[in-house]
Amino acid sequence: MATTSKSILIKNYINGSFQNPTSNQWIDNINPSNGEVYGQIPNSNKIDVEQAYLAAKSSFPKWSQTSLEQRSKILLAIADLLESNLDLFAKAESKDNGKPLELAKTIDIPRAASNFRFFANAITQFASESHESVGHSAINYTLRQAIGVVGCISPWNLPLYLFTWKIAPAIAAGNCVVAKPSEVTPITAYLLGKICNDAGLPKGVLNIVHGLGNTTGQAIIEHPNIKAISFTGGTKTGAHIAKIAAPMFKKLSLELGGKNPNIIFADCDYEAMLNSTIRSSFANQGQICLCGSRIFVEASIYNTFKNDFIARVKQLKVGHPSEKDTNIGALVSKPHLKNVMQYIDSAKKDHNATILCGGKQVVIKNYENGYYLEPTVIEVNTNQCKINQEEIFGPVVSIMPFNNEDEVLQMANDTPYGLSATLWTNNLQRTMRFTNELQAGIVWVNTWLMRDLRTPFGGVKHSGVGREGGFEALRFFTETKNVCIKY
Ligand code: TXE
Repeated sequence: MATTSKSILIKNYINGSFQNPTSNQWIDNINPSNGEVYGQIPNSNKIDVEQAYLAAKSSFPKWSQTSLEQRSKILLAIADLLESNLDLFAKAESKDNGKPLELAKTIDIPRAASNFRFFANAITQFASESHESVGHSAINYTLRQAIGVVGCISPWNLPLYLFTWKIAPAIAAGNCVVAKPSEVTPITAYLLGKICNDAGLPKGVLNIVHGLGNTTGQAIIEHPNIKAISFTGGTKTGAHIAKIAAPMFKKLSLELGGKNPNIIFADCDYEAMLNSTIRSSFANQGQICLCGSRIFVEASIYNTFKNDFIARVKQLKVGHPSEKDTNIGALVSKPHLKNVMQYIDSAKKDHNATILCGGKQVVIKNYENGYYLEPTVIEVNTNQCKINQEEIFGPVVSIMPFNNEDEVLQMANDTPYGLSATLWTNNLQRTMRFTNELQAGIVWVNTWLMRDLRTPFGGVKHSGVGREGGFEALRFFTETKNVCIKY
């Protein structure tokens, strides 16, 4: 890692080597825990993206013909190197994103390794169908071939976790990649380049270009020969990308925002629900698209829940990400902190909302310029308010009671989003009804964020298009061809 006297200079990873942006334009990289600039990242332009594309294009013929066993071996080596460099990656991730170091160590980096390991194995099991046209002396078989050069663009909330969730299946399927991490959290993507070289990934299979969305990201989605785009980020950006990519007939996978209901019935396992609801409300400072930010509680236990939940929230420690007992670290950036505060300020002026706890910025000794915010619980009396209709993406949840199944089902679905939903009940009939009728791509019952990487991952409505995970991802990153042979 190149360092100048005071900061870390990261570079693009193109054709297996590290390069400055051709324009020599750089962006400050800020440490959210203290608000200090601690590095520079390239603001890459069309020329950089073209160089990355050409490297990918020239590597594609050989890589797409590399045996599945060989591809699998290299992806397993990347997974092993991520694990043997866990501390380096976790410290880098925590410093870049503001999340507690413990979280980066136990979730983010292990999951990045699992992403490579999972697709290293999945690709050796990925098969397709054949269809015998009986009586017509014909046999059909389906080919699922690598697409070519694909684009992967990822967000800042789970930087390496989501970056590798796209890259691993893309290269496992035989494609070559032009990838762009968020300009807000670029470090672990930069570190991944060296790991790929050490693991023997042929140069040009993966190319990582850094920069702003409207310059570097835009150049990727506009590139005429980057044939598929896998994107995770905001709904607004997803719509913008679709507008550009659709008329170019690119394959598109869009994983966007969420405003997920957490529905709690009185017959649930109360302690398990309470423990899980603290996590689903505030993990990663509430900056996970799957967080259950709208909490609906059956009226008969509402007051008990409200008292118990608030008491638990008040025990959460807002602290520097490096401290072991920190539950809530720094939010990812000053603009994002400001955006979340605007929602809290709007709640204060909304007669439908009451702030029950939190809502204030936190000043931490020696880190006075860090981006810290108290975990905040807002009681609302309608699902129609701004707090319940817009994605806040911070440590802010709303709570409100409901009287019956019809009422809560209607409110849960009354949102432009449809990513995930959580249901707490031990009633089987209710479970079958809700899992059928909830408008979401993922429904957890009596758990949250339990993940089996074979399962389809994605949302409906404004939460996106397409699914990631398992064979869904391998199908996205391949083109399907039907071959019919008459004999
Ligand atoms: O996403 P952006 P951000 C939601 C959440 C958050 C909002 C914005 O509501 O507040 O999205 O987050 C690149 N062409 N989620 O700012 O702006 C950009 O550089 C091509 C939910 O991170 O969408 C970054 O690499 N690329 C989400 C990536 O897109 C462009 C997780 C995401 O940036 C681009 C994160 C353009 N014109 C945020 N503009 C989830 N579902 O997990 C930006 N980018």
